[in-house]
Parts: sequence; structure tokens; C-alpha cells
Amino acid sequence: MSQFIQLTQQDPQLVREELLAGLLAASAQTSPKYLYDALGSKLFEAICELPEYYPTRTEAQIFASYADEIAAVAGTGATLIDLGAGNCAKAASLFPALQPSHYVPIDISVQFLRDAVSRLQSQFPRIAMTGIGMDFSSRLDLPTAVPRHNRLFFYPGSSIGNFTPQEALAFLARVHAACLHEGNADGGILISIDLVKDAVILDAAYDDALGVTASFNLNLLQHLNHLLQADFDLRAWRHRGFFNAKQSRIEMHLEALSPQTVRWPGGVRRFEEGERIHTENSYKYTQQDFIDLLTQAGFVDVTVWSDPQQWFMVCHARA
Ligand code: AVJ
Repeated sequence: MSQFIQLTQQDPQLVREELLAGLLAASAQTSPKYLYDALGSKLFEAICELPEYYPTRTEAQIFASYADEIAAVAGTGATLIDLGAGNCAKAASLFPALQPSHYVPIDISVQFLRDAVSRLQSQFPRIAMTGIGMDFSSRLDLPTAVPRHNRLFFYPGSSIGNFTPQEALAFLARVHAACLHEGNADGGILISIDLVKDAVILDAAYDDALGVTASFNLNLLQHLNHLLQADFDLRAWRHRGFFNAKQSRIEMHLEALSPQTVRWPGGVRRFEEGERIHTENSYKYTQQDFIDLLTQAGFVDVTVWSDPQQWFMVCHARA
């Protein structure tokens, strides 16, 4: 039977402080996790279906082509811990090959995850499921309901790209530590990385013709209005999404179309025309740079699967 554990009843006061610190900084910024309220999660699902957004499609092709090889390397019967599970579709596509004994989807978007898990449990009644609502970006202490033995951490979608390489290393080291069982390395990680490629392809993937990514980005302001009781006027902002080759990352920003003042109880911020709020980074790696990062975090025996164009890769590494 599935159970659901809500770990971070995210303290609204802390959320507020974190958001206001970012909004009041000289160059305003917000954490990408605030893109995922209920509507944001749906808009992200829509992004994944866009012709320009190659990562989801390419990853699905890699999973479909190599599921059996992946299972042969990663092993079956594991506790599959899905970091940022969203609608759980990627993990579910691998259930037949990986045959997890226990499935532990984790996501910050709690209600969205709750619905997905209850749907999935009726589809796969024999897999034990423990949904966890938490922000795993800063800590990974899992509840005791999650078996320690034979853990396979699943971090698909190239979501690790939201971290800087330095943060990614620290995060991978925490995952590695969470794989230790009675002092022994046990289990591993199955993780996807978006690879460096022509900027034209990258720019289109994050600034699509239909404007879905723009809506996804602008929805952040709606979420902020809700969280802060702020009065952002969504029509006064535009989406920017582009590849910064020097830093090897996509940057998303919201840019003020006119000078304006945004208010919330106890505060205000003035934005000049053209001033931006930096809302997301999405780092792109070379194969070797990412393998080096896994190794530095303590992982061994890295196996890589990629697509013919080498736009995207899936890695398995043992703890
Ligand atoms: C969920 C972080 C993998 O960086 O490609 C998609 C988020 N932002 N389009 C990505 C995203 C804009 C996505 N990740």
C-alpha cells in the first residue's frame, strides 16, 4: 500500500525571508524551485512535449533503447528513490526493466506528487510506494520508512543542471553518503545530464515559439504574488531564456518591460525598464566533466548511455 510523508511543511516565514532576500538583492534572483507550484508543474509537463525541448524526448529514447542494459548494470529489486519525481512517468517507464521492490518518489510539489503516486500505485499494486514531500536540494535525510539497503537514486531530466557545478558536487556527495549501508558502499545513482551543444539548439529549447517556457517563467510571478501577497503585474514582464557559453549554462530571466514598483506587505522594490530577475540556471556539461564530478563525489564504475547526436546522456555509477 502506498503511504505519503510530508517532511517539509515549508516554514512560510523562512520561504518569505528567502524570497525577499533574493528580490531585494542588487541583481534580483529567485530559486528555480519556486517555478513549481501546481500550475508550474503542469506547464513544465507541457514544455516536455514541445518540439524544441529535446531533453525529455531524447532521454525517453535512451531509456527505451537501453532499459535492459541499464537494469543489467544497475541491478533489479532496488529501492528506487526518485528525486524530483513530478508525475513519476520516467521512473514508471523503467519499472518493467528495473523491477524495484520499493519506489520512493520525492518532490517539493506535494499535491501534484500525491495524485501521481495514487494513480501509479493502482497501476503497480505489487511495488511498495512511499511518496515524500520535501525539498531535497539542501538536505537528504530520508525517513526510516525508506530501506537503507540497495538504494538506487534516480535523478533524471538533467535537473542537476539547476545546481552550479560546485553545488552539484556537494549534492552528489550527499547522495553518495545516503547510499552507505552499515558503513559499506551499496547501491548507486542513475542520473541524466544535458550535454553542451550548438547554442541555436539550446536557445530554442528555452525560448520556444509557442511561448510555453515564457508562461512557465512568468507563472513564477503569480506564485510570488500568492506566497508574498505581492502585486507583480504579469503583463509588465517578459521572458528571457538563452545560453551563456562562458558559464556553460542556460539562464532564464524575467525582464521588466517598463519602470515599475512592486509592493508586498512590509516592503517594495522598484525595477527599471529592462531590469531582470534571474529565475533559473540550467548547466550543460561535457561527458568527461560530468564523469569527473561523479568520481570526485565518491562514485565508481561509471557507465554512460547517449543518443546518436550526443545531445544528452544517462549515467549509472556505483556508490
Ligand atoms: C527541470 C531543470 C531539467 O533545465 O531543462 C525547462 C527546467 N526550465 N525549461 C531544464 C526548465 C525551462 C529543466 N529542468
